[in-house]
Amino acid sequence: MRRALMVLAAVLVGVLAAPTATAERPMVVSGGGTGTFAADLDGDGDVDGSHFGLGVVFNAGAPRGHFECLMAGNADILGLPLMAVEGKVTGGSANAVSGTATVTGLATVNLGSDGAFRGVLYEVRLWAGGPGAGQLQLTVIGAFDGVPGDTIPGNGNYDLPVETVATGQIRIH
Ligand SMILES: [Ca+2]
Ligand SMILES: [Ca+2]
Repeated sequence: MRRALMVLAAVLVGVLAAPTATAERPMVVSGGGTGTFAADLDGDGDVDGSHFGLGVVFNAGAPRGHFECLMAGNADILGLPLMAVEGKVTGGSANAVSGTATVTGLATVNLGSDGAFRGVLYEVRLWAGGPGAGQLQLTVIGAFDGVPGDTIPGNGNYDLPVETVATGQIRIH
């Protein structure tokens, strides 16, 4: 009897789990490359952009992953030798049909020799695609409001404009 119940329980678990596994198939948002703002945001004579990379798995709705945006070297901004936003992804949503996603989390904003800010809330909106098609838009929440490149001065956030993928790609699948 006990054995029969265990078999029944196993069958029930299998029946219940199967459709759930299909409906909750993990969605992956991934990508990397370089992006361009197609504008000189800080007025230093060169068009600005960034190096970016991300990998996020949405499993049963809870995203886990990592995001990084680096402005340095050939993508410097604000006269800083380095500005890197890197953090875990702990929130957001993704839609493979529309090819869009939003990810949020806490980042470390590293300004190189000018120091680093930890635990900074950020949000990234993403549109899937390769060069000229994919896009991303980073907002650093509660910091750097009003510095060059901020599209909405006065709201407390650093609202960077939309950046278009120049090399690499963003995938949402
Ligand atoms: Ca520039
Ligand atoms: Ca702002």
